[in-house]
Amino acid sequence: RMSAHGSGEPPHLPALPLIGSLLSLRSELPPHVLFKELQVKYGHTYSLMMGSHSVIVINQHVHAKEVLLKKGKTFAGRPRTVTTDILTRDGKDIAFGDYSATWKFHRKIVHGALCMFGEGSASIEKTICAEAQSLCSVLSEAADVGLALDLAPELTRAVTNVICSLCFNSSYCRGDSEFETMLQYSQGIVDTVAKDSLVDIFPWLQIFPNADLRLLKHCVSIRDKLLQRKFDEHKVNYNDHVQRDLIDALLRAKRSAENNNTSEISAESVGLSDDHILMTVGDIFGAGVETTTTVLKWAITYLIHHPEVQRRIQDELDRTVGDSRSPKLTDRGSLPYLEATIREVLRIRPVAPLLIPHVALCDTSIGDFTVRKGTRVIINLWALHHDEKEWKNPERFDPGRFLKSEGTGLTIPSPSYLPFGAGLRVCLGEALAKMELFLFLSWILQRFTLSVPPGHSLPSLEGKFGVVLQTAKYKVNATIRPDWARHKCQENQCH
Ligand code: HEM
Ligand code: PLO
Repeated sequence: RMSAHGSGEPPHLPALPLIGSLLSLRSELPPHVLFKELQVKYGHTYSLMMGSHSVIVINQHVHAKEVLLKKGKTFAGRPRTVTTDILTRDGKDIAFGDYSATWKFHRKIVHGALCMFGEGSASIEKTICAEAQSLCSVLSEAADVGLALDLAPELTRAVTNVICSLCFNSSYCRGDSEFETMLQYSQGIVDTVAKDSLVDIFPWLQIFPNADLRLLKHCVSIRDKLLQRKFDEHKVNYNDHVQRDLIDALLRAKRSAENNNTSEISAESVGLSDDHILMTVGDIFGAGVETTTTVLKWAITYLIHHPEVQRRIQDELDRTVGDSRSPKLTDRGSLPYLEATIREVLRIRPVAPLLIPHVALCDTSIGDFTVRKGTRVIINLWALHHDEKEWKNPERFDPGRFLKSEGTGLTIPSPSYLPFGAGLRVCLGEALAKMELFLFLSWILQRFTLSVPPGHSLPSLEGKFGVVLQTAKYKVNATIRPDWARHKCQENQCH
């Protein structure tokens, strides 16, 4: 019998009391790969139990878009978990905070601040280019003495400084001790948060000592001290008329809510407590660093595996930008192959292979399936991006699939592509991330060719699952391109 809320339950994995479907989920495979494989037995949309929570897993784009777009508001909730509660002071942030007036308000302020300092003005482009310059000079020094380099810390510093400038109006030099601290705590958080470790399934396990949880708490406390210090410094120098960065934007919103205490809107009631502000900044800082850095690392990993792709991007750069100036954002339209390569990297190794879990805020349905209020929904972006019905040879790295067959135009060849999610919970940093990816990669490839040092094997393409899908660690040889070396000599003669 059909009803407004669907006609039946989705197929479900066997479940036991208390532990739920844990036994069927024990596997060597990372969760996104396992969830994709389970389709063979259960179909593309199925349910399972995590402890006492009912979870629906979606592996196909029609249902994914129903959840994110068509019924976006119904599915805009977030679950609370033990680890994200530690990270975000019980969901007082944007990414892990539940759907609420506070969440909406914070998204709006961040969006405004990113537009103001980001897309709208030229200054963010200048900041990114200054960091690209500094990154390239480190690569150049290493190239001069033939030194192979782990690029990860250099890429992280470049990306961190862009987001530092947006959030705190500050930046780090090489070897800065605060920066080293940040690298360490952030790795600790990435390694432990939201990986559905046992504690997220059984909250009562918290009372037992748990090494992951201890590490997470330690790292979060270091992060919070750093955020608090930046916040306090801003409060001291705050001026209503100058908006230097995101913290100023949030402080200003807090001020105007406080001055408006004639109305019902107090700073507390719209969620502008110090806790909320700190957690929002922590989100943007964390998301701003870990995601973009990870994509850059994946891009370089694939470029090393595919020297022919590197050469084609370099040809494109030589033809359109040349070697007498550096790439800028307005070149984006004339570098379609680079753009296609970035899209392909985001497809083949999505940063957030399971997005962040969504929650049904009321009784509803997905396709013909009934979904009860409170059900958690996992969108398996990995399965969407590797769907054999949608992508020819999904594990093959082929930027060409994003180019129109007749020539140079760009296209998105399948609706099964959502690297930034979609709908109400769509990524807040998409525009910023795309600017950074384009500028950093174009600056690097204009000047250098990347490869593994002689005798080293190619870096692994297998991702390490966590709150972001991480790359392996490996060393890279950056060789200065012949044309650029000549250019650099001329430049030096001028000085
Ligand atoms: C959420 C991808 C960079 C801030 C997300 C989500 C994805 C995503 C898939 C989850 C959507 C969902 O749960 O439905 C990416 C990728 C990036 C990137 C692929 C880089 C290439 C950034 C940057 C920032 C940022 C640079 C900050 C400036 C956020 C925030 C959320 C989010 C705040 C939570 C939104 C919410 O729950 O309302 N991102 N992101 N992201 N992203 Fe990004
Ligand atoms: C990364 C480690 C930081 O120390 C804290 C942090 C904050 C926001 C998180 C981010 C981490 C990982 C990537 C997340 C981001 C919010 C949105 C983004 C989850 C945990 C994605 C890709 O969804």
